[in-house]
Amino acid sequence: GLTEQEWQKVMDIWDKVEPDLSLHGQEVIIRMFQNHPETQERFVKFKNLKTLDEMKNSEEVKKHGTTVLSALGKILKQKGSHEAELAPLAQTHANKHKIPVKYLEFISEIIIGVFAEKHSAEFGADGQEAMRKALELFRNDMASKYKELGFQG
Ligand code: HE5
Repeated sequence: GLTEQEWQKVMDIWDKVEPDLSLHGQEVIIRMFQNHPETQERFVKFKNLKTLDEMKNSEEVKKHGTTVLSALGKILKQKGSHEAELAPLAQTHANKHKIPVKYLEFISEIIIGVFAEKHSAEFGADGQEAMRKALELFRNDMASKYKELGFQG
């Protein structure tokens, strides 16, 4: 788990991100598609987007970015006691969307990268380390749920 100080660092950065969730979310989704094109193939709605401009101009991408980050924010705010928030997410990502743990790893690194770029002053090495640990915990618990659900992930 994380120490109370580490959770505090995670919450501090979330406070910076939250007022502009859709901008951060949009950037995260677009960068995930660009760095890991296989992730884009999982989205029926987004498969057709070819250029960076098309992605940037898509209201749906922006909306989905907001959805993803608000779900993640709700989980992080539980500081590890996230069973109730995590279960429905694991359920859909295993059974419906079929998202391997590897893709959760991709998006975790991208989230850290995007936040670090946008908030370099407030998000130093220690903050990044704390966020990395929090996202690892999230992924480990998703992976356990995947197993229970019989999804190899
Ligand atoms: O599952 C849902 O609600 C419980 C539906 C909306 C949703 C999706 C869909 C939410 C809340 C999340 N995702 C959240 C989320 C947090 C983690 C960091 N996701 Zn999600 N996703 C949805 C992630 C990570 C992640 C990585 C990848 C490659 N996710 C995906 C893919 C993915 C897909 C394909 C979908 C359903 C399609 C969709 O809603 O398109 C707009």
